[in-house]
Amino acid sequence: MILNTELEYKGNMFPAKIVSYQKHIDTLVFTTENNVILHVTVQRDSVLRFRYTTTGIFENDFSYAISRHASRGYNFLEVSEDDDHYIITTSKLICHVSKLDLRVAIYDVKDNSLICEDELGFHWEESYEFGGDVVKMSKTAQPGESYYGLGDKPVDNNLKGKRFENWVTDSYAYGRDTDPIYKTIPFYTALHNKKSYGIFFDNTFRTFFDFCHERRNITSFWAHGGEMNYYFIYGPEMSDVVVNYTDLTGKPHEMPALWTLGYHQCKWSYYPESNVKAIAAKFRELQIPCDAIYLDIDYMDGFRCFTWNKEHFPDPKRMVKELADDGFKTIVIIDPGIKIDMEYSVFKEGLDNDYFCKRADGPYMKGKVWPGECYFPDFTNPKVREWWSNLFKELVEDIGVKGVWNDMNEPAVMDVPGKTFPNDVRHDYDGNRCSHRKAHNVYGMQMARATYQGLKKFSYPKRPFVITRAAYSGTQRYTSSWTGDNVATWDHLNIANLQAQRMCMSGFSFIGSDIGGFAEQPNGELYARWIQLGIFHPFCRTHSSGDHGEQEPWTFGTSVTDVVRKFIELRYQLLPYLYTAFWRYVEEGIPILKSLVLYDQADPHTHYRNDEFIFGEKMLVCPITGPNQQGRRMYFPQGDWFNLWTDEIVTGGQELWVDADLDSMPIFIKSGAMIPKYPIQQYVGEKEIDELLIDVYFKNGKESSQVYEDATDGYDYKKGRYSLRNFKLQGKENELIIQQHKSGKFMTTYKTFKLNIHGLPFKIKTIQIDNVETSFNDLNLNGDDNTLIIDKEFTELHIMA
Ligand code: MIG
Repeated sequence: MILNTELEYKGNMFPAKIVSYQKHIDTLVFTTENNVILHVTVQRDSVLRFRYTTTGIFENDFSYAISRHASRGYNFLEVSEDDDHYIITTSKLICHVSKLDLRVAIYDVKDNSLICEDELGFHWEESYEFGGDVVKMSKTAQPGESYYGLGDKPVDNNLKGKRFENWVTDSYAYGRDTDPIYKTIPFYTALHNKKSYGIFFDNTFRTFFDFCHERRNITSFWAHGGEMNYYFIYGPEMSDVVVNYTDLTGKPHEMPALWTLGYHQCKWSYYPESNVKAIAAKFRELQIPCDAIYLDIDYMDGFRCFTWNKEHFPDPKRMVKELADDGFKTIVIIDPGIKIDMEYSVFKEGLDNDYFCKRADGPYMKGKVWPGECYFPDFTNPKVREWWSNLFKELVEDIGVKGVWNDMNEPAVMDVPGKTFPNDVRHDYDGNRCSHRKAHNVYGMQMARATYQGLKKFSYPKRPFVITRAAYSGTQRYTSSWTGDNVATWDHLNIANLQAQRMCMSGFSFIGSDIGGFAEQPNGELYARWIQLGIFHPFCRTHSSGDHGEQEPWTFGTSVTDVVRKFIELRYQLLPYLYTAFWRYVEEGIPILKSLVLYDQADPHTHYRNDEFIFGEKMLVCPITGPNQQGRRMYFPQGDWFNLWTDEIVTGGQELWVDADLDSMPIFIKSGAMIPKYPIQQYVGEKEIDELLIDVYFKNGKESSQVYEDATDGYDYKKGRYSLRNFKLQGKENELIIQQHKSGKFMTTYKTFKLNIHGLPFKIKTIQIDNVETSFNDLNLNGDDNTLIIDKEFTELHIMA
């Protein structure tokens, strides 16, 4: 935390008393006697931005994180004062700013309860070495407060008692508690007294967070440079905090194509072409669904981006086409390092146009990566991003590659201290020129953004697909991501579970892990258990570094293959359910996975749970996380839950044992849910969907469900050609009513639903559709398992005893 040498140590400095206050529309400006200025901007009634300068002058207000679509505007704003404070009131919050020292306290307007309060508040230390300040903030922890979020930290859900650092880092074979790793998402949510708020510290320098680690009752965060610039986001529901954070930093710009939610197979590396084809063929032969196959760095010519090794891949276009004919999308890796080679056109262009990063005194930033010595494009320069995006033309438009995988974009450099660029490297930062100290954490994000722009352009009229390893807040607008180089151990299965949940509550839902582990090799049991978890992650891909052996679904013998197939098939059946959850994420910012605390913060049992999570809105999932297990204990949140395999009903609010042999795992459905399912397909689009299966789980009470569908790719959905079905279910002892409200102009190929009603407590005597009594024959009613087939256009289905 202390940057200065002892000689130059100036110690903490603090704001003095306020000498002036002004209001500029939505921004309140407080100036102190010692030239500190605080801007409090009312972004929304429940979102306040705090921005400080210690010099009386603010830097240009620029952020890569904040989305240009972020909502702004409030219903109410009033500023008053008493002897000691300025008092800012919105329809949700009261914020006190101390006249004496600029310290802030925030209260809930409804009951005046204290939500968050500065301890020392804003303070700083001058940075002798770099200029500017080390900016710091400390807040008093409230009684019983817990903390969550922060992106990909490989630790238990609740962050209390820990300290973290944010500096995007290539972390081969990281482990539990390794910090920092690949991503920087300086956003956390806090929870106390049943109320939740969040803090997003939008500062791209190396940042730190301390949750009652250094001092038991203090939470603090600080940065090695830049501004103290943070957003306070009030709930009181944690789900609203996450939704508002996601609104601020952006939702994905478009729905992912449905195939991207299928199963993906990857390895470092599948080559030559015959190997790629053999792997693909094996999936079809064994009837294990798969939508995408990956080419890692060995497809290139000497690791030169945008080239092909013609010996291994003599005719990539033909290969990609043949794979496509068999239902496989081809995805290729692209790294940031550009090989220093005057004969290589990408290098030449970059050099001629001055697109590469330079050191402080002018030389190029030279670093060793896979191709040997490289220069690196400055992706923080918009001209460079434009150039980079155009480099994808041939790959995508001509060769037919459907997705690009950005790796090493921390940026990773081999054989140097810190494994990345030195601090003095210069960056454009979209016209706000700066050093790598400021640009480091966004470098990978801007590379993924440039890649996304290229994919978007050349995939059109289809949707783009990008994967990135490095990320900063807001990267979710452009790309999906994976959790980097994990290891084939049980503990890493646990870590993958935690990281996926944590990323989802950090606004980044399109996330998955290398299933089975990247380093080393899993045994069949671990691989099967990991697949079981992985099919519930929005991004679902097996990947491994080949030097430790094979890692395909069939590697571990027939019995494991059968388990793997069964679960990948379940993933494909659940595609409309997952797609609907994705749509809610893209539309509203609702995370696809919900940790139990996010699902039900009022239940204190959820505050320290790690393993269980809600997939979408209605499914409770809990992976088996150790060897030789025939089941496990897990916590059930409030409500009634149907066991997916047995239909047995469990009442929530307790911890219970659940059986789960290797071919099973604990999966439960919320009572009242309607879960849409597609038939098993070997890849998305293999079959025309001629009937939508909906599993209906009876509830004595009310519940609503949604099914979102569209053309599965392309942009027509943005013009209203989607199909959204809102179902309202109401069950009583002797009747069940399901109402449907449909919107959108998309016509699904199927004409009927097959409803399968689970847990119906009575024998069906009468059925009415839209108030007309209907014969059981017309509905193909099977009274034994309560299935019936019904026209998809019904508005009310009434089933009576
Ligand atoms: O230095 O491209 O995380 O997924 O297979 C290793 C080779 C570089 C690291 C990635 C991994 C990928 C590997 N890459």
